[in-house]
Amino acid sequence: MPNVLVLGGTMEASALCRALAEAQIPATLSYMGRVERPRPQPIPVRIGGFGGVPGLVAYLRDHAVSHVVDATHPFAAQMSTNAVRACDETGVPLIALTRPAWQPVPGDTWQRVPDMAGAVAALAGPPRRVMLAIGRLHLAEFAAQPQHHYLLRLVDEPTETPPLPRHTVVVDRGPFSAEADEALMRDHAIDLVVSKNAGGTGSVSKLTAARALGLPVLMIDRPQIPPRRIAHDIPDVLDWLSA
Ligand code: 3Y8
Ligand code: NAP
Repeated sequence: MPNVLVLGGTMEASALCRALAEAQIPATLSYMGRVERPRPQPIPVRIGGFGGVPGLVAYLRDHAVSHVVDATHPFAAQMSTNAVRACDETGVPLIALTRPAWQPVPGDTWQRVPDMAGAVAALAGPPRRVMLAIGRLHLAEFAAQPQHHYLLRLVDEPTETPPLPRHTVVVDRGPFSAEADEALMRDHAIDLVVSKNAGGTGSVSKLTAARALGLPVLMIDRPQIPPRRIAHDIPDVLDWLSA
């Protein structure tokens, strides 16, 4: 009988958990514990880091995990790298359930940057009204460009004031709608949107809204992850599990 560990935190992970519950395939979803109220799930959930590769190796062995599905966000590079290493070490089969990167379409004005530091550097210049829809973890890096007014969208109320002299916080969690994002950008007179190339549908709304308003987007490319087997949809994952 399989015993699947799903590394979660995305819409695809939640959809996979629903499919595993329906198929009555024993599985556990793992969250890091980043936000106060993670989405409830139809299968057992564990919360917290494993303790690096050794901790994940121990978890896989102690819980007799038969398969790992890495359905984390494309920017969760440390977790994905650890999963590759721990599954190599233990021989537990691994597949990643990930979504293709977004590609620009006619009407998009993207400036691509390789990473967060590249996005900060690209913001040099006169003051603008910037929507930073990249979450909480990297906000402090943007203090290097204090001249802008930042619209920050966060999952939880910030526990300390973000280190940006001019900012507005909007507390909201996705998935978002293009109409609401367009109204938000208009209400705050946004003239530039900063986004991770997350892919998927959960936050593509800000790209659709930027296109409708003719706004430029600073698009942060994904970090490198070691090679692993990849699926882009749930039936492929279920086929892999039954093989
Ligand atoms: C804790 C668990 C589901 C999953 C829903 C997806 C979609 C909505 C859009 C914007 C972009 C951002 C952020 C975002 C989205 C989904 C998905 C996604 C982006 C939750 C969740 C956890 C997290 C962690 C959180 C990060 C932050 C990133 C906000 C649950 C709600 C910006 C990524 O405050 C913090 O510390 C937040 C941290 C990592 C990135 C960052 O650096 O701040 N996600 N998001 C997971 C854990 O503990 O393991 O409650 O569902 C999940 C979701 N957030 O099942 O429906 O699939 O991507 N998440 C980005 O893409 O840029 C918001 O605002 O436009
Ligand atoms: P990360 O930088 O790749 O991981 C840092 C450490 O957090 C990992 O080494 C691991 O700790 C722990 N961790 C990460 N994901 C975990 C999980 N699903 N279960 C248990 N431990 C986990 O990860 P991150 O970018 O902070 O993302 C954290 C979570 O938020 C992930 O579940 C991810 O899918 C979700 N998320 C992230 C983003 C984003 O933009 N980064 C967007 C949406 C959702 P140990 O080394 O101690 O095991």
